[in-house]
Amino acid sequence: MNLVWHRADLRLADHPALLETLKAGPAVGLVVLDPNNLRTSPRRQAWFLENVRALREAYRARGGALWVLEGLPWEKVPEAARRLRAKAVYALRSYTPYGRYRDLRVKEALPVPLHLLPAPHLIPPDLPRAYRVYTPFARRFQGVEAPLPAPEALPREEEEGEVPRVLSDVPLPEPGEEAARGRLRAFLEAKLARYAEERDRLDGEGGSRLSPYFALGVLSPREAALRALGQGGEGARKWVSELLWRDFSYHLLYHFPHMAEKPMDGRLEALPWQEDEALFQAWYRGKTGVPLVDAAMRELHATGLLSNRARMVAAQFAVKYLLLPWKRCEEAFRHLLLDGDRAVNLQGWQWAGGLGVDAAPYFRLFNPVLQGERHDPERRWLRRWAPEYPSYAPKDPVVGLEAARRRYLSLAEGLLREKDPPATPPSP
Ligand code: FAD
Ligand code: IRF
Repeated sequence: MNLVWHRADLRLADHPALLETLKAGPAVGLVVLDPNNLRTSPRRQAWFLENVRALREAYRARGGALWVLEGLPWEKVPEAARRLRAKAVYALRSYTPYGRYRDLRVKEALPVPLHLLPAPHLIPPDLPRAYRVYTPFARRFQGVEAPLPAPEALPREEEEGEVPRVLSDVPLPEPGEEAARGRLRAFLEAKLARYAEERDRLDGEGGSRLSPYFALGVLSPREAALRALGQGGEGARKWVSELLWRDFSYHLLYHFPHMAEKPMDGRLEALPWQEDEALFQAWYRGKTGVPLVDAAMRELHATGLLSNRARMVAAQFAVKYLLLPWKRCEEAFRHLLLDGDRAVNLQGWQWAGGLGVDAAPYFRLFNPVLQGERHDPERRWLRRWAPEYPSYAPKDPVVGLEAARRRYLSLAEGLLREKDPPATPPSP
C-alpha cells in the first residue's frame, strides 16, 4: 500500500504523483487539513473543504478512497503511513516557503520515503536561474507538455475521516474538477477570442474566473493552456501569458522568499508607512471617497472575486496614494479572495505597488478616475458596487489624488536616488 498526498492539487487528471503511486501498486489518497493553512476566512476554508469533498467523490466514483485527517502534516502523514503500512508517500513538489518547510519536516518524521515529483507548470518555478523580470522568464516557455490522463479505476480501500462543513459568507463556485473543466470549456468557446481586448474590463467579464480552481490545483494549468493554444489566436496567446505570470509568481517567491516580508527593492522599505487605523479601515471597507477603489473593495467583500484591473488599482492606491503598511493590506486582501494565493498575491501587490517586482516603474500611477472611465465607460460596474457615486470623480476623498501622487513621487525618488551608486566616482 502507498499514499498519495494531495495539497494544492485537488484533482485526478494530470497528476504525476498519483500515476507514479499507482505504478508502484495499490494506493490511498490523503488530504491533511492543516491548521496552518486553514487559519483563514470562512469563505476560503469552505472553498478548500468543498473541493476536498469533490475530490473524495471523484475517488469514490473510481472505486478508490481518500483519507481526510485533521492536524499537523508532520504528525498526520506518518500516522496515515503507519496505519496503512505504506511503503512510500508521493506528492507534488511545493515551491512556497511554508510548503517547503512542511515537506522537510514530514520527510524527517516519516519512516518511509517521501517522493516529491515536479508539479505541472508551464515553466518550472524552480528554474535554477533566478529571474526578476517577467519577459525573460516567459521566454523560457517552450510549449505545453501533454497533460497526463486521470486513472480510470482506483484501488478499493476503506475511507477514513470526515470533511467538515464550513459556512461561506459569499456564494461559492461549483467545486471540483468537472465544474472547472466545464467553466474552461465555456470560456474558450465564448470569450477566448476576444480576451486580449476584454481582459481589462472592471467587471471581470472578459476573463475565465478560473483562478479559484487554479489556486487549489483543481484544474491543471497544462490542460488549460493546451486547450487554449489548440484553439489559437491572439486571445489564446494573451491568456497563456497570464498563466505564465502565475508561474512567474511562484518562481519569484521560490528564489526570493524575503519578498513575503519586504519590498523586492529594499530601498522602498523606508517609505513612511502610515500606521493609521482609520485610514486602513476606509480602504478596507470601501469608504475612501474614490469611486473605483470603493467599488473594488466592496465587490471583493461581497463576492470573494475581483477583476485584475480593479485589483491593480485598489492595491496600488493603498500602497502609493495612502502609504498604508502594504503587508497588512496584502494579507487582508488575500483572506477576502477565493483565489487568494500567497505567491500570486504577493507578486500582484509588489507589482502594482511598484515595490520592485518586474520592470514596473515606480513613477507610474494609475489615475483611478481615468481608469474607471476607460474600463467601465457606461459605469455599470460602478452602479452595481458603489451606486452613490454618479461618476468616477472622487467625492470627499481621504486624500487628494494630485497631492498624494506628488507626495509619493518625491518620497520614492528620494529613496531610489539616495542609495543608487554615484554615476561618477567621487574624487578623493
Ligand atoms: P484570467 O484573465 O482568465 O487568467 C487566467 C489565469 O491566469 C487566472 O485564473 C490566474 O490563474 C492567472 N493569472 C491571471 N492574471 C494573473 C496575474 N496578473 N498574475 C498571476 N496570475 C494571473 N491571482 C490569484 O490567482 N490569486 C491571488 O491572490 C491574486 N492576487 C492578486 C493581487 C493583485 C494586487 C493583483 C494585481 C493581481 C492578483 N491576482 C491574483 C492576479 C489576477 O488578478 C487574477 O488571477 C485574475 O483576476 C483572476 O481572474 P480570471 O481567473 O478570470 O483570470
Ligand atoms: N493544503 C493542505 O495540505 N492542507 C490544507 O488544509 C490546506 N488548506 C488550504 C486552504 C486554502 C484556503 C488554500 C490552500 C490550502 N492548502 C492546503 C494548499 C496549500 O496552498 C499547499 O499545501 C501549500 O503547499 C502549503 I488557497 O502552503
